[in-house]
Amino acid sequence: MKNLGEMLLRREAFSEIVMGNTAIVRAMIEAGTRIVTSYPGSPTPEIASTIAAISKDERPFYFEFSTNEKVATEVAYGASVNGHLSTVFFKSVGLNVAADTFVQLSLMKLIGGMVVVLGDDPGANSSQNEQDNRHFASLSYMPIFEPANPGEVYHFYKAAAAMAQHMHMPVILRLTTHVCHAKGKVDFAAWHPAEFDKTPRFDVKNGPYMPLTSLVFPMKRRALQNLRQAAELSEKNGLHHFDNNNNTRQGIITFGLPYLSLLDVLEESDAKPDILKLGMIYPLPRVLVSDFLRSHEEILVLEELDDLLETEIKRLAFEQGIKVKIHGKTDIESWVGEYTADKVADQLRQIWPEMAGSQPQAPAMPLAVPARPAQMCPGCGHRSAFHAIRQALAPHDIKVADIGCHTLGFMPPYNMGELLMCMGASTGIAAGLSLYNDSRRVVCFLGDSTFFHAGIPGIINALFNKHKITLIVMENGTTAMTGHQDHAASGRNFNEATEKVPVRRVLEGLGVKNIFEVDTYQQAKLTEAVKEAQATEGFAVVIAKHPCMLKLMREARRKDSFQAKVIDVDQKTCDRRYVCVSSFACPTFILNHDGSIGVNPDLCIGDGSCLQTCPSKAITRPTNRESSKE
Ligand SMILES: Cc1ncc(C[n+]2csc(CCOP(=O)(O)OP(=O)(O)O)c2C)c(N)n1
Repeated sequence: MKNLGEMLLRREAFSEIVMGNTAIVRAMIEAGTRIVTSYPGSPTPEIASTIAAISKDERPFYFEFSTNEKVATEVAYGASVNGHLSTVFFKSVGLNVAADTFVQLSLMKLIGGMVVVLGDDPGANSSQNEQDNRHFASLSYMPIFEPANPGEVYHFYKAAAAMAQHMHMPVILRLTTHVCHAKGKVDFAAWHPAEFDKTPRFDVKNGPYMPLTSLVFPMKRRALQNLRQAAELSEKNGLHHFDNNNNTRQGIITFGLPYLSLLDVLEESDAKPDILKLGMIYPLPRVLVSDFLRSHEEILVLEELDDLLETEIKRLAFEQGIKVKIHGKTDIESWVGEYTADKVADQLRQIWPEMAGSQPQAPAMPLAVPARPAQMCPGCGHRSAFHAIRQALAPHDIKVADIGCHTLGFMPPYNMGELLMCMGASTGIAAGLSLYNDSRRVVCFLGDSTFFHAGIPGIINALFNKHKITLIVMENGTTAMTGHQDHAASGRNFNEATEKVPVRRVLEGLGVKNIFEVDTYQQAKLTEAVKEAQATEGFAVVIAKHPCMLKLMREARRKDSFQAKVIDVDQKTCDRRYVCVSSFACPTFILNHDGSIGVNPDLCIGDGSCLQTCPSKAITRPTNRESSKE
């Protein structure tokens, strides 16, 4: 692909092999989406990287990363009631944050329509749980489309947008990790840019938009009416697909990734079931599904994660008195993990073994692949911080982690995290742990993006209720874990430079009295600051600050003047106490077979944060990489 930005703006129809997270951006453009918002989180951040490939001036829609998923949903909602087709996208657990706003959306008449793109993560590849956000559809009266591949991502987004615009309602497009990241050929249509009408179209007469007391009922009735209409639409236009294998005995109802995995498994099999693959998975196309149930003796409902479809289909069969055997989830394992081909074969084996092939299971990988545990990057300011903070804490102090790159501090040798919940939860949890607890001090950690996302209420609570805890804000100037998205303290938003909202100033504004701000490379100073913070009477905050070195080095390497630096270990001075490998544990250091310490020049960034950790001062100052090789 030559130039992604140019490709996305092509006027004529074309075909290209793209990721699901790329296909959706062209779909947004073709559908006439005007406002797109998000908060970063896997599996969807590449949607934003794709958007970034189109220059701001040429971008046919406005995009922002908001401070969290709730705000992102609110911005998209505001845009929609003002007449613009809008989209918000975020990861699975983002919906928990957005939920208070999200569940109300269907009550409102969304003049421009709104598509909510949910990036669910079966397999918990990069999430703290495996939640199935389909549950939210019935709770909030919203239809869901679920594609299985990039081509469907493109078509289903356009269908969801058309429905949202036509019915002035929110429509969910549920993507899963596999579908976001899989590549496939997509046939894109031509695009005719339309004039961006900026006339404000919000009109209170389109409402009510105030869900208060008796108004709630007509609003709820409207939402339910819309859902009913969506179910009717789904019968003919729900993008469902029927694979007729002339098998009147066995039928499978499925959707999304499990459908693709099923096709893989069946390739090896002579026995093939009929397959009904759903496109709009909620509300259920009841006529279509009941016809399928009636025309088969046995049905298998094949779905990843929870048994929502199975339960609905069993209810439908019961209500309509259809005599058909319905198989679904079997053991606990069938509720867990991605439905890869192996998993689907396992599932089939338990019900219709003739379809699963004779192979018991995919053989274990013949090669032993070395484990590669996640770790902080060389030069990471968080490592320096943890190394220093550890010197300040007593072994029985309770350490509450939060979510971000700094979560990795829970691993040995740092052991800086014993509890973890979700973004921004550390301060509240720490407060709870500090109650009726006179002997174990409580320390909690928070990243700077998380500080703005959901961290501030916990901090206000600690102040307001006088909790005796120490909060350490790990400020690196970016949302590192999800790919360096800017946040309020970065000095940039997605589109341009902005005034920073400094963490320290926010804390001061809130009235935090005990604030210690230290660059994490100043390890001794940081150790002292943490000791002092812990010794203060009330709530204290340490801002452990250092820019994300991965981001900094990437930017530095792009400059012609860049000169790589690397440290070295003076073998004569090294007395093999091994602090560098066993306690500081920068991956740059290598423990050689002969017991000496080496340096991997390809990993070392020459930051020198390790120099102060060596008790024998054997680590030499960083020098230019070429000269160090001589
Ligand atoms: C509700 C929610 N939204 C998004 C994410 C994805 N996510 C994981 S950590 C993180 C923020 C990381 O940034 P920061 O707090 O600055 O810590 P850093 O990674 O920079 O150390 C995000 C957005 C998530 N886990 N939960």
